Amino acid sequence: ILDKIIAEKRKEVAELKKKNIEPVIEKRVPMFKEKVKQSNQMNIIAEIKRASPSKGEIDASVDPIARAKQYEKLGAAAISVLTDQRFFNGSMDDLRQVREAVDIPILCKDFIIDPVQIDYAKANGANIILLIVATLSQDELAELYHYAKGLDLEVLVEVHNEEEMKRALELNAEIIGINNRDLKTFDVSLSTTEKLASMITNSDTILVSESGMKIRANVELARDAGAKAILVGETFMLAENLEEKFQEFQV
Ligand code: IGP
Repeated sequence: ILDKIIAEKRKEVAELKKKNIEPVIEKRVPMFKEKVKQSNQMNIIAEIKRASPSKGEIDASVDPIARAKQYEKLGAAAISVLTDQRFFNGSMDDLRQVREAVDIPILCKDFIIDPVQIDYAKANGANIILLIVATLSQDELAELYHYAKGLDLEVLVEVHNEEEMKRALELNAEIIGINNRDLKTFDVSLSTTEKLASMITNSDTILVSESGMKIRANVELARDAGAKAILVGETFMLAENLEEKFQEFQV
């Protein structure tokens, strides 16, 4: 699936390059990094996720504006918006709407392989972008990372195994996300966070544990492994009582 997604992204990039990207939104918001440093609680990045290749439809008709406002009110440190259309049923339109609705940092959750996508994310109001180490060579990763930094964006560098973690560390990434879900098999295992977290030795590096958080014990495990933040999609999208779930995850 990852190869398929990347093939699709190459087409998207070709289209984007033909477009004239106008800056759409400029809104000053606090940096995610600073928020994390100031808080001594788990920082929650709450995701707007309509669908996924592993789950199929999750909540196709979610109102991104109402949902984002709710996340902000409940104390989310940042909001993640899936912008991939083909596989996650998201859009940059969702992100732009969320930008107008909230004053906390927004993560553009997509498969970035070219600087033009970073321009596009920035123009639509993103503050953080995702770079997935598995989908990039080290040179590409470094190029995109520094390009984003140059635009004053924060970068979440996502890893799933030791080799990828080494590459993120080599880059001196300030924010590293350990994805508990293997994007190639969709297997989810929280022990991924436990296993890889110890490779981080710089105490300034912010560790985010991503995917598969279902109950409080999962969040505690992430915290005990050293995670300062968690990224939660499905569980929030499907929660019958979102406020309760949020509280449950506040560790
Ligand atoms: C959220 P979950 O299991 O809570 O829905 O996962 C988030 O971590 C997941 O959506 C994700 C993702 C990604 C999606 C993490 N990395 C890369 C697409 C691409």
